[in-house]
Amino acid sequence: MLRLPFSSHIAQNNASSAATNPDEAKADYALRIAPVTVELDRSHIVSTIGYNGCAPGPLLRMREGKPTTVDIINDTDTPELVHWHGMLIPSDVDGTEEEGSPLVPPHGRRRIQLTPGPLGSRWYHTHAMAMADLHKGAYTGQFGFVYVEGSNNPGAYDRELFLALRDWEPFFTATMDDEDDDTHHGPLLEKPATMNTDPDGLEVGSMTYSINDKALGAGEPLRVREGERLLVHFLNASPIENRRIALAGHKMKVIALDGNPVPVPQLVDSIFIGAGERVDALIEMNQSGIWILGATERAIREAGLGIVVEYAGRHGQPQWIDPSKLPWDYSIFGKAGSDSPPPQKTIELIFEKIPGGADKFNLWLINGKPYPHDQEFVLQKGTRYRLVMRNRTDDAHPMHLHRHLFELVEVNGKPAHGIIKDTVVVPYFGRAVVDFTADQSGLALFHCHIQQHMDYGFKALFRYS
Ligand SMILES: [Cu+2]
Repeated sequence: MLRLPFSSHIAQNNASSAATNPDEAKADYALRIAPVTVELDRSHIVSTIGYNGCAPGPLLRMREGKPTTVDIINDTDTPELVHWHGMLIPSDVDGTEEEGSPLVPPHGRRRIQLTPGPLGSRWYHTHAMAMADLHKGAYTGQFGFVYVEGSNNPGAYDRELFLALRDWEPFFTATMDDEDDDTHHGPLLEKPATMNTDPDGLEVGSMTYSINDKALGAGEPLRVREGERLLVHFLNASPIENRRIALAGHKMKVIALDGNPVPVPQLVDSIFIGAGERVDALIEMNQSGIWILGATERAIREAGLGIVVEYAGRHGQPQWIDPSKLPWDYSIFGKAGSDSPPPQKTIELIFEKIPGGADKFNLWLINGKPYPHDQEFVLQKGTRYRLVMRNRTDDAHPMHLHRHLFELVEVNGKPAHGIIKDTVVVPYFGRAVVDFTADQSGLALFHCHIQQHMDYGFKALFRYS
């Protein structure tokens, strides 16, 4: 039988999650935060915290613009927060402590109401701090897709899949060897003339990986038929690393980034996806065989990050073919010029790292300071801002702005227009420039989506005057 990701996970509220007050109307959805076990494969059974008895949590399909209630029930001993990544919603329901969203107390509950939007691939996840505890925050299984549906037509496809990339069993390491090189093309625009050469602190690595809740080779393969057109919603739900993936033998047509349609869809043979980012791709099944869809990095793929794709009637060992090593370039999905108004104000953001040294953690600075800043980032409603992000560190950072969408302007000196996102990977020693209109109110968090970086200083609060 075909095993559709999430098909068995019932998200809609039901009798078992009845409100404490029997007179209270039932919420549209309920998320119960509680311990779960995830069997990645027979030898890797992870004990973690998840939503509604699983990790990833249920796919929530919401209607754009339709007020929706969600009961968040916390069956754990620690306060929790549920963040709605990519949604344009008020600070008190956005789900971060920094913005003033109320915590869901241990063994307590909170009902929120939000108006889903904009349409497209969004996601929900905990926004609790983890600091040095690798069993907390985004290291747990508290993540899932939200798909906001509207009247748009993403294109012709036969089947829709939601695939979340994930790292498990995190540990501290002094030798972090990641694929940040992948982000680079062009000169190192922001490389400082002199670097702090103190030894780096501990970073976080992972033992095992999965797509949704299964490691490569465990669980049922993705069974397809020749000629079938898949629409795949990819999410990098890793708390730790950016990732590159490919489907051996196939090209993928990228149609949306962070859930927002791109001006110029393009066929690519691999996809680079920063922590927190989403990529929607149409894949035409036109190469019969048994293939692997997974991480391009062999060690990561062999540690679980992949799924077998099996054409009907074919048998044998799954094949892998390395894709070309072209650097990822957002600008290929953009158009020549922008239709948006020019920015009225520019905010410069300089990212730096203070190496932590042996057995300690690195500290991350925005404009010379770790979080919190002293009311430095004040927005005026209605003003269009340019953010110039200067990454003076040797890591690529996926930078996320809450409660707003921004438009890419330039990445590493290369112009890109018309690409609307909520998270952008700023290449190491590189630069990203984005514009956004301050069209909300209240507080909005801006941070690196790598949990350890965020916990150790790499965030700033934008506030409205
Ligand atoms: Cu970072």
